[in-house]
Amino acid sequence: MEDLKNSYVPTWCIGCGNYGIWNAWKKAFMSLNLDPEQTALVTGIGCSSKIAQYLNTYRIETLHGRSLPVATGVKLANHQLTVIAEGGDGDGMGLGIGHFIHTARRNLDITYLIHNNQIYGLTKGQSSPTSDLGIVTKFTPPPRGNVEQPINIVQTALQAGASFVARSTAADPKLAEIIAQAIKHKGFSVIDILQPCVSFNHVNTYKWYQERVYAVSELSDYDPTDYTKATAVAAQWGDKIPTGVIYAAERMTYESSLPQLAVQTLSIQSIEAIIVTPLMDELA
Ligand SMILES: Cc1ncc(C[n+]2csc(CCOP(=O)(O)OP(=O)(O)O)c2C)c(N)n1
Ligand code: SF4
Repeated sequence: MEDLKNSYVPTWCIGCGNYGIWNAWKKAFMSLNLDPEQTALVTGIGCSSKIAQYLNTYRIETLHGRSLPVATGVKLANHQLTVIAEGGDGDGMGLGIGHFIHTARRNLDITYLIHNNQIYGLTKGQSSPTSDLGIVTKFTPPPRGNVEQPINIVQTALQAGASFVARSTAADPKLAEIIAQAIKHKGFSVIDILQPCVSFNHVNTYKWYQERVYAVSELSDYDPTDYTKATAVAAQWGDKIPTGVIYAAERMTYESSLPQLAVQTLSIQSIEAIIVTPLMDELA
């Protein structure tokens, strides 16, 4: 745990769900015995993305919504690294939605943790793409509140082709275990982590989530390799919200289909012998 510590103290509000995710992150890291020097954490911008400042791995805070393209670059440059991308629902499902879909269908071996507080936290409480219908925010005033259909992250991840899809909450004692499973999975792993924002979302609170979540493992015969069952369960949102590993299947990763990476990681391959002039002349 000491290896993960740095001198920065989180500036998250007292009671914020990000603390629970931070703790689970560290527990998962320790349980897998990962090396901070072999781990890269790539985030976007937002309260959630600040997690990169509080962990002593290699880390990059990118532009808002751009964590996945940067994580892709890191993974392709050195596919031996454990690459984790992370950020908020606004970051991932707003600006980053196109990147999300393409990363999922490519199935790069990246773990993507989405802190889903159903609101824009850092910019003080505007609605986000996952905000529930009818919710009143600074952007969505009464009497109707939010009139836009929310994005269901689990459903979207499944449809886009992610090979590991889970949901959990910031207060779930199983979160660390689910994060560890996601990191171990070879392929694009997504966890929709329901994260209370105590300052700006007074509807989707710890209690609100606690009253609705249930573990898919409680369903009789639930088989996370069954895509049809997973898509049926993923459609649930409201009075009942499924959590746990909803889908996990083996699929070839993007990296393993690239012959260039089979030689050795790109970052240590010599580029001296590569002469691009003839190619440039041909294209001119
Ligand atoms: C291109 C761009 N647009 C807008 C912003 C302003 N901005 C910063 S954080 C943020 C919202 C973050 O919300 P979310 O991703 O849900 O994360 P949270 O703060 O809730 O964890 C916005 C709109 C920005 N930094 N860059
Ligand atoms: S504004 Fe919300 S998400 Fe941001 S630190 Fe405070 S409680 Fe957490």
